[in-house]
Amino acid sequence: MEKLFRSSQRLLNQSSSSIFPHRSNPNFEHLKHISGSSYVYGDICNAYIKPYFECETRNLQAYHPLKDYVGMFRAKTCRIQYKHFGSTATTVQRDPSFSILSSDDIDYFVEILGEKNVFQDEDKLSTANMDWMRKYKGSSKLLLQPRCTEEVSQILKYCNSRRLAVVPQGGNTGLVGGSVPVFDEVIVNIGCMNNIISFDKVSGILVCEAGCILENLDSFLINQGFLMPLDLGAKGSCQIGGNVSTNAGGLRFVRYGSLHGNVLGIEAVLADGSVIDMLGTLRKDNTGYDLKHLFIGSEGSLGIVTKVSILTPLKLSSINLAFLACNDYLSCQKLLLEARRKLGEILSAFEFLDHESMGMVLTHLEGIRNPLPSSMYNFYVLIETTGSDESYDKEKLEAFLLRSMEGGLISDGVVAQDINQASSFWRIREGITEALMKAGAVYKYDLSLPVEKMYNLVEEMRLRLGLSAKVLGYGHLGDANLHLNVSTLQYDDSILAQIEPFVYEWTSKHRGSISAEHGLGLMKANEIYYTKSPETVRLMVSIKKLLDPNGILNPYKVLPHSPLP
Ligand code: FAD
Ligand code: 2HG
Ligand code: ZN
Repeated sequence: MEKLFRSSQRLLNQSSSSIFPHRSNPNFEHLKHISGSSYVYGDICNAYIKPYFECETRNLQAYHPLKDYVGMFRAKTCRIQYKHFGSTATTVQRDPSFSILSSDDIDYFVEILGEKNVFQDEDKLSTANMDWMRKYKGSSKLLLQPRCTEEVSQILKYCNSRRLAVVPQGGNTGLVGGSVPVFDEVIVNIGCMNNIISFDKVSGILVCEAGCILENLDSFLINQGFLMPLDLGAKGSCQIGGNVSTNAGGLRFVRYGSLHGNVLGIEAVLADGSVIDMLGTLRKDNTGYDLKHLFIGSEGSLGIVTKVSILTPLKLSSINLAFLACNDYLSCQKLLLEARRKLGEILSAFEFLDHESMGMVLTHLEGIRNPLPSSMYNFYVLIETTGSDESYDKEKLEAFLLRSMEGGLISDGVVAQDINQASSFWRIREGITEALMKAGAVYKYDLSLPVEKMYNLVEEMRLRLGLSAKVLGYGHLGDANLHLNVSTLQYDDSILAQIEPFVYEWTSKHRGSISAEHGLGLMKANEIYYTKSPETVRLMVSIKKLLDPNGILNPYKVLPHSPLP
C-alpha cells in the first residue's frame, strides 16, 4: 500500500506540465546499413528449388472451418517450385508469361521520363530490391521514378502491352515483402510526386500526391493547426500512397480510426494506363459503389495510387502521456476498459508492451532509459490523452490514474512532463521493431484477436519454443492488434516449422485476422484462407482479373499463388 501511494504521488507530481506537440522522429536511414543475414532471392528463373519430397508438410488441424480448402490448397502448392524467403517458406515461380526487359524497353522509358528518372545502377537498385527487414530480395534491373500521373499512366500502359511485371514501391518500409520485386519486376517509385495540392482549413481536407512522406504531411498540417489521422514508427520514410495501399493502422487508430474512414478520395492508375479519378473531397457521397475502397489496402495489386484526399483532424492543444507498469495481462485489459470508460473522448492512444519487448529495446537501442527503473515489470502500457482543455484533461487523467493505482491495476507509472520526455516514452514503444532487427532474425506476425485471448498466444508460443527463441508480445491493445515477434540469432527452418502454421491456425480458431495492419504481401499471400472464405478470395481474384487482366501489378503478392478453381 505504501508503495502504491509513493507511485501515485510520483504520477501526480510529474503530470504537472505535460504538453507536447508530437512524437519522436527516428531516422531510418542508418537502418539500411544494419547487417543481418540475407537469404535466397529472386534471380530470374533461379529460384531455390527443393525437391518435391522435401516440401514442408503442414499439419492442418480439424478446428479450422476452412481446413479442407486450406488442405487442398497446400496439396497443390507442393507440386510447384519451392523458394525460400527468410523466415517464410513460400512456393513461387516466375510467371513465364512476363517478358524480360529489353534495351528497347529502356529506350522507351528514357524517352518518356528522361535519363534522370530511369535507374539501372547497382547502388540504387540494390536498395530498392531489398525490403526494410533485409529479408526479401528481388533482382529487378530497372527502377522508374515518374513525376506526374500522366507519366505513371504511360509507364503502365507500356508495361501492360509488353507484359512487363511491375512492383509499385513507396517508402519501402513494408513488413511483409510486398514492396520489393520477387524476380525481375520493374520498380515504380512515385517518391518524386510529393506535392501538396490543396488544404482546406475549414474542413481539414488535405489533397496531395501519393509520394508525400507521412511525417512531412504531419509537419505541414501541424503548422496549420491540424494533424494526420495516422502515425507510425516509419513515418520518416513511408509515403501516404504506401500507407493507403497497406491501409496502415498505427498509433492514432484508436482515436481517428481506419483509412477507410479518413480517405475521402483517390486517384489511381490501372494496369492498362487508364487514370481513375475518384479524388473526391466530400464526406458524403452515396452515388453507387465506392470504388476507392478497393485501392485502400490492396497493396499495389490493383493500381498505382497517385493522389489522395484525406480528412485530417484538428490538432488539439492539450496532450498528456503516461507510461505505466502492470503486473499481469488481466490488469492491462481492465485498464483498457477503465480508460475507455473514464477517459472517453480524450483517449488518443492505448499501447502495450511486455517485459521481453522492454528488454529488447533496452538491450539493443542506444540512449534508451527505462522510465520506471526501480524494477522490471511484466507489462507496460502507454496511455495518451488529447483534448482541448488543459486543466480538465489533466484532472481527468490524474483521477483515472489514481483510481487505477488504488484498484491495483497499475503497479507504477510516470506522466511525461515535457515533449522530450514524451518522445523518449514513445521511442520505447516505436523502437521495438528496430531493436528486433538489431537482435538478429525475426519472425513477425501482426494479428487481430479478441483482447482477452490475445496474450494466451504469446504464452503458448513461449511454451512451444522454449529456450530456442525470445517471444515478444506488444501492440495496439486499444485496437485488439497484437504484434507477435519471435527473435532468434539466425533463421532456422525448424523454428519456423514450430511457429507456422500453428500461429495462423490459432488465429483462425479464435476468429482473428492474420493481418491486422501490415497486409499479406508475399509473406502471407498463401495464408489468406486462414482469414478469408474461399468465396471471398474467388471474388478478389475476379476483381484482380477485371482490373489487371495480365496480372502485371505486384504479382505473387496478396492473392494465393494457386487460387482454388
Ligand atoms: P511500401 O513499403 O513501399 O509498400 C507497401 C505496399 O504498398 C507494397 O505492396 C507496395 O507495392 C504498395 N504501394 C506503395 N506505394 C504505392 C502506391 N503509390 N500505389 C500502389 N501501391 C503502393 N504499419 C502499420 O500499419 N502500423 C504501424 O504502426 C507500423 N509501424 C511500422 C514501424 C516501422 C519501424 C516499420 C519499418 C514499419 C511499420 N509499419 C507499420 C509498416 C509500414 O510502415 C506500413 O505498411 C506503411 O504504410 C508502408 O508505406 P510505404 O510507403 O513504406 O510502402
Ligand atoms: C508497430 O506497431 C508496427 O510498431 C510494427 O506495426 C510492428 O514490428 C512489428 O511487429
Ligand atoms: Zn503496429
